[in-house]
Amino acid sequence: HADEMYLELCRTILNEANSKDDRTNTGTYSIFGYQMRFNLSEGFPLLTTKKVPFKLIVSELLWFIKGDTNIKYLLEHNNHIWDEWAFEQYVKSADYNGPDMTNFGHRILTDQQFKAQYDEQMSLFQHRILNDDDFADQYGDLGNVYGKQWRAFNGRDGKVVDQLKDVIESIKHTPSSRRHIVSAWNPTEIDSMALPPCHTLFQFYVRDNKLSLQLYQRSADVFLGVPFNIASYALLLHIVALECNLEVGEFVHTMGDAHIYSNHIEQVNTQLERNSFELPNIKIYNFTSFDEVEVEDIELIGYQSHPTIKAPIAV
Ligand code: UFP
Repeated sequence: HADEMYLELCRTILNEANSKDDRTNTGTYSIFGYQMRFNLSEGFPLLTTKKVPFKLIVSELLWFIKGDTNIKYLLEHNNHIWDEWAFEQYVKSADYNGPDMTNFGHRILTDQQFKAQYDEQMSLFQHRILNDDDFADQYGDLGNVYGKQWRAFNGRDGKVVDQLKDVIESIKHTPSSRRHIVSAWNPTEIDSMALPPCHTLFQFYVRDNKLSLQLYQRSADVFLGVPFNIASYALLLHIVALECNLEVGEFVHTMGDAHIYSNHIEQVNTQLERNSFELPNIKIYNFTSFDEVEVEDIELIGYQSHPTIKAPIAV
């Protein structure tokens, strides 16, 4: 069961209790190198021991798959997970003339008055992205995020590679190949990125008419990030399998630095006390092509879960 696999990872990290410093100065317990395997024929691996917001996962993944890098699409789907990254570019620009937003990620956590100013500016920003196309073109685009790397990877001498399309062609024509790889890690661009890709690389594998996918995630926030990441790549596997006329096999999730932040321990312990429900299933309707799937085409069936568990995000 997906929850068991996940909770076993949490237990392993807590039992080993290796404390490790990190970029955000929050402090973590961390292990290096861990693997989980999810057999997708046993159900869709959306955790049931806490509520995971599937809708956000769907719109973010479809945004990646389309190669879109502008948050406008996400805002149209009420998805705000990338807002701060775009907002940061805007408040650092000469066009912004509201109150000083320097270091907003940290300040909203401790300063109530500042938080109110931030909320107001953020809401104005979102409104403008949605209603002013020129503004959206200029400040909604995040540049080198997953959609860009998957669909238009910059290579040598200006060559641009559509990795996802190419990998799908190679799955269709030479299924037994050991080269079905998509890399989000472009070393020539890492120094210009605010957050170098956490999902570094993935590979497909075909045997017995089943398609499997393995993700190498270099850095894994086990409480907040991983439940999202599992569902997102499981959904990607379903979509590519449909495109290639294959059944779904396994999602193999390999992690580099797998960590629990020190301010998530209590939340993890709460989750560890819960019993899982049966896994949901998904259905994809009106399928034409892998990059034409829309949010409304994806249905999650029979998802029963324990309530959300809130936790602070490390910035
Ligand atoms: N992180 C995830 N999954 C994601 C994502 C971020 O776990 O999809 F975008 C976490 C991992 C880490 C932090 O805690 O975000 C990235 O920090 P760093 O670049 O220092 O590894």
